[in-house]
Amino acid sequence: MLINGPNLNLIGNRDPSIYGKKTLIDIENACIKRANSLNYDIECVQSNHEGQLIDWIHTTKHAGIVINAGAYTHTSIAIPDALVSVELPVVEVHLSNIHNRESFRHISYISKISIGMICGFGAIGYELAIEALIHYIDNLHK
Ligand code: CA2
Repeated sequence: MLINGPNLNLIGNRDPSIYGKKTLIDIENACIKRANSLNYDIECVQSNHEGQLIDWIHTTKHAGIVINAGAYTHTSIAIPDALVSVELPVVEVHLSNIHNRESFRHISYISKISIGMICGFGAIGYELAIEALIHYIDNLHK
């Protein structure tokens, strides 16, 4: 499952110098293609509401989660708690390199519970995150 958090519905239209020219729909379509080519189904969701993100995490039927929690990355304890509660592998992704931006973006509570994080590569980072998650899931029992 691909989960996007607050304001990511705006990318491509506003602030392209930081977040790129691709829209979230472009990114989701590329992720669907990439997952399908690796024989996985993928569901893509976005919300600006923390509770909605948590409800989707609780009810997912998928084998793993790729998440860009937007600014909730740096503030939310409830989202990583929800991710831990479902005991699924999690890969974190960010369009920008959160470590070379303002210091309040340097902390990610999601990184503390994720397998790994891809940041700073823009839209392609999402496809890399999907591929990394699938590689992890496929090799879990080997
Ligand atoms: O780099 C990322 O992917 C972020 O998760 C994007 C978040 C930001 O708060 C994180 O620190 C890093 C912001 C999402 C998009 O916000 C916009 C703001 C203005 C115009 C368009 C999008």
